[in-house]
Amino acid sequence: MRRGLICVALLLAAVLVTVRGNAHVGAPDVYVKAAAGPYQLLVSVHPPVVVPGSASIDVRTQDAGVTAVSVELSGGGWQPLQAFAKEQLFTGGVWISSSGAWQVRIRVSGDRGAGETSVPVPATTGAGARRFLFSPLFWLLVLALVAGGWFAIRLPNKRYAVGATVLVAGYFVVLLVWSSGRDASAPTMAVSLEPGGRLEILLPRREGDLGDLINDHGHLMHLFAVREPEMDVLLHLHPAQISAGRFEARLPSMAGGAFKLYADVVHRDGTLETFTAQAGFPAQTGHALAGDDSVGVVPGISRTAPISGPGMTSVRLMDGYRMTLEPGSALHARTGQLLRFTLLDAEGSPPADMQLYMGMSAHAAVFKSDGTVFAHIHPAGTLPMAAYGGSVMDMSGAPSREVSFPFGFPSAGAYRVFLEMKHGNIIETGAFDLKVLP
Ligand SMILES: [Cu+2]
Repeated sequence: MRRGLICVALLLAAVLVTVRGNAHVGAPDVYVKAAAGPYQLLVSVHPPVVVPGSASIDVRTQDAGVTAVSVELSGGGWQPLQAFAKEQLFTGGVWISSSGAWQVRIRVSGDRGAGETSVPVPATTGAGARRFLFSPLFWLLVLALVAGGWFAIRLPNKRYAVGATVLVAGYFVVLLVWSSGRDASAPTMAVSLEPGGRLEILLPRREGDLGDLINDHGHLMHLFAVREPEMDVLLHLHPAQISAGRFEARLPSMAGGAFKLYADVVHRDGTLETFTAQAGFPAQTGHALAGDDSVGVVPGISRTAPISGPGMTSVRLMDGYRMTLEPGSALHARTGQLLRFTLLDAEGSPPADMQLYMGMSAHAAVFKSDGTVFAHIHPAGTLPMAAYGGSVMDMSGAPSREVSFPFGFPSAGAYRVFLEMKHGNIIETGAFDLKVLP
């Protein structure tokens, strides 16, 4: 009987998991640059599919002198990561007991002493799992568990325990399978366009959930709209909030077509949420770009020459400038690495008039060509700036024509990465087609 109660308690604990929407779309992993004392790190965190669960952590360093790395999560004690010294890679995991914005502390020791840093890890059970919890299948499982327990009480103790364990294990397996597709359907928003180009955006209303939005690099919302299917036009707009969950923007002069929209907002606790929509926009004329808004016009997706790294690729921009991309190594799914970009002027020289764009040297938007992945990322990493708290990197200092982004593509396939950099009051947009290997 006691075992039965424990099983039911476990089940209830799983049901009580709190849920919120998704960071980006289809890209739940965290990649950040971090400095621990004298050591530069590239940290990759793969949050668990279902919370509670184990997050796996990879720490890469360029520094051959690093001998040991250990991690700690909210007073849980320091755990050493396994070292692969040849690749300067350290891997391991931490147990995440409940949903929320966690901080993983990282301690590095080596020939230049010890250093410490921390990396934020947002952990939630995804929308897929949430749907599962409200599905008849879930309640059938609960019923089966209760019925199984009721019958098992009449059987010898051992069998009852085995049966109950199998049922609970089965429950978790099904939950896991369901939630693995969690990001495939990001929450949607409603958009409407008035004559004159005024765009209104309505986020889905959920009790008290949208009143706590904060600015992320200067704006409450970053709206990306990409023209489908060629991905040859990218709008990056910053709609203003009219009331909780209601935003408005004005479309700039642009070509018309079918667009897929992605709106990023950040909650007070630093968690990022992305809403999506599809809309047809007629061509707009006579509307000047304002503020930080930008329109990038690039050649359509190239299916012939995608980059799979390593090596440098260069693209020509509208005004004759060039942008280059150099992945550090071959591109493999779920593997953190640095994507290095450079901006050159028409003569191939470094532009002398580089500027920060919304406080940073560059912004990038990553799309998978099948529409299942979207991520708006920065040189510091994949998280919204608010999530870093005090440990923000790459935010200060002069604008640079050379930037590197820590990132790992969530799955194998074809991707398009848009990069935005600013010089002489012009926001340049370049697009790179990438092939990511398994
Ligand atoms: Cu940005």
